[in-house]
Amino acid sequence: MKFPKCDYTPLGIYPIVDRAYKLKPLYEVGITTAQLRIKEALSGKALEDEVVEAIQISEVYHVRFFLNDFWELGIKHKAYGIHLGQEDIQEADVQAILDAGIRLGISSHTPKEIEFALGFEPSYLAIGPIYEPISKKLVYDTVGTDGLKRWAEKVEYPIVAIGGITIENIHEVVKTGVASGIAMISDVLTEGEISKEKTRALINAFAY
Ligand code: 3NM
Repeated sequence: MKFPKCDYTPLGIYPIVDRAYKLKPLYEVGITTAQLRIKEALSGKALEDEVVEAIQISEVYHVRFFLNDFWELGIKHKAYGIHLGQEDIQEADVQAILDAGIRLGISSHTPKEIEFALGFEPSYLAIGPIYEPISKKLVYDTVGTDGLKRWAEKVEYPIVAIGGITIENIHEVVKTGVASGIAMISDVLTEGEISKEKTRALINAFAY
């Protein structure tokens, strides 16, 4: 298949948010990759409006914006990329995403899932959960930083580490040297809203 690459700079701190209005404060402090992951309470026009708002603000700030799941809307409104989980990808028209020239990131949690994901020649491969996820219950065992390093060795695509990563443990993940991006939901937030201060601290931690 061979999906387009994600430019040459590392993906960096890669926040995942549930609403488009949360993107601007992230971009104002220098985030260059982000994802909109809407799991509930929106459908139809409200959902589409949210997607359009997210894509537009991401274009203004030249941010690599990935839309989770809603690949048809991503194609329609020309998102930079789509992110799919292992189950979602089985229902998606992956060829249509490729034909639209849109990037594709795929989640993986086991060597078997990695192998499956690599069959699509994605733009990046997410590996997790590195630590116990804070905002989502998963059935998978944690990978840990040693596991991340071991699995990443065999992968020729950019790696995104995800799951339970915070300012307290991010150094361990950075130290592996294998993560082009470090994704998180919780640690850019304070009481559900974006904390610019926390986001800046994470960006600085990624840089070292
Ligand atoms: N995917 P937090 S872990 C959305 O391992 C997601 O695929 C994961 O949230 C995976 O930063 C996860 O709050 C949740 O731990 C990440």
